[in-house]
Amino acid sequence: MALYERMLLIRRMEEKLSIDSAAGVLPGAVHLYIGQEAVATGVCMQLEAKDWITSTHRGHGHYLAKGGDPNSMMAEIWGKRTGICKGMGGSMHVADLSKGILGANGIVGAGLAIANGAAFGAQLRGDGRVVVCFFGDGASNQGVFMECLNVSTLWKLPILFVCEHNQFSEFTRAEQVTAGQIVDRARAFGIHTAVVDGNDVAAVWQATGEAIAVARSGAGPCFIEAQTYRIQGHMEFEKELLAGGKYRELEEIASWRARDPIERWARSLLGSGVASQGKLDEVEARVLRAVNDAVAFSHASAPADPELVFDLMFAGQTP
Ligand SMILES: Cc1ncc(C[n+]2csc(CCOP(=O)(O)OP(=O)(O)O)c2C)c(N)n1
Repeated sequence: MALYERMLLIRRMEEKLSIDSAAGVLPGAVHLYIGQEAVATGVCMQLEAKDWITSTHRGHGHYLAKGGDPNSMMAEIWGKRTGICKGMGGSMHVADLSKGILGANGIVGAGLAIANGAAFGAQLRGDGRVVVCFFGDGASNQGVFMECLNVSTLWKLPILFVCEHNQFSEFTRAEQVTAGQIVDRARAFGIHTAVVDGNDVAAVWQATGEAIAVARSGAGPCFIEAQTYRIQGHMEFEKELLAGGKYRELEEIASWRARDPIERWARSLLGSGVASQGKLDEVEARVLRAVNDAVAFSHASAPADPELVFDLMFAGQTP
């Protein structure tokens, strides 16, 4: 039920952002996580509070899955001073160090190196932390991926690489830019690897449990390739950006909607008798309240303070 509620919270938050973006009232661009909720949720539900994650430009789901506060995230995306980064970061920089969320990141592949550094720090301190690095199939083509696999294997860093293979890099299909199977790149280093159905939250949760145990034991890094699909555009406003251009068929999107991770998990909960429809409705109501509260909190907050622009630039001046 916890997995269900977390996935639903991510979905409903993203849907609200999509609506406000389409209405032209949300400031800035947002890259939504709809369709991929089972990956962040299945992984983060296996983590301890002290563990760290690094994220991507598509980072709202990772933030919420690791226990980030929905109000502070919504306010951040709306550029409000009550936002988790005082409204100075926006959608692509949601972060909360107190929850182990080292931050979303607009630079594709950057989270890989940040995770390596964080895992090295954890190893030096011997604090038992594991670092999870979420990244996309597109990011796996950045050179830094090889560098991080190499160093983390050599130094036995406590890190779990989670490649979310959502089939696209922006408007390009993965098979046009990505050779072979991504998991094979990790296999070459002889580390623990797994390929999972990223729309099956139980499978993700199970595979993560096994991988985290390896990483926490000091045996070195692990790698999971989660096969999933990006239901929304690369970013909201994609249609306007493409100006009539097209890179995928509606039938393809429909076929992946039929594999929706949340509906699938709901069916499983109902089928196994773990939950009744009434219980699922209660979760839905609680999640909608949380989303409405986040929106109300954000709207009631003052805009970010432009005076902070330079103050928050340097080390030692943390928000
Ligand atoms: C270093 C760098 N190169 C290019 C971009 C432009 N860009 C933003 S998202 C993206 C595609 C990323 O694809 P993937 O890693 O698969 O993540 P997804 O968007 O599918 O979640 C690109 C090329 C960027 N932000 N940073």
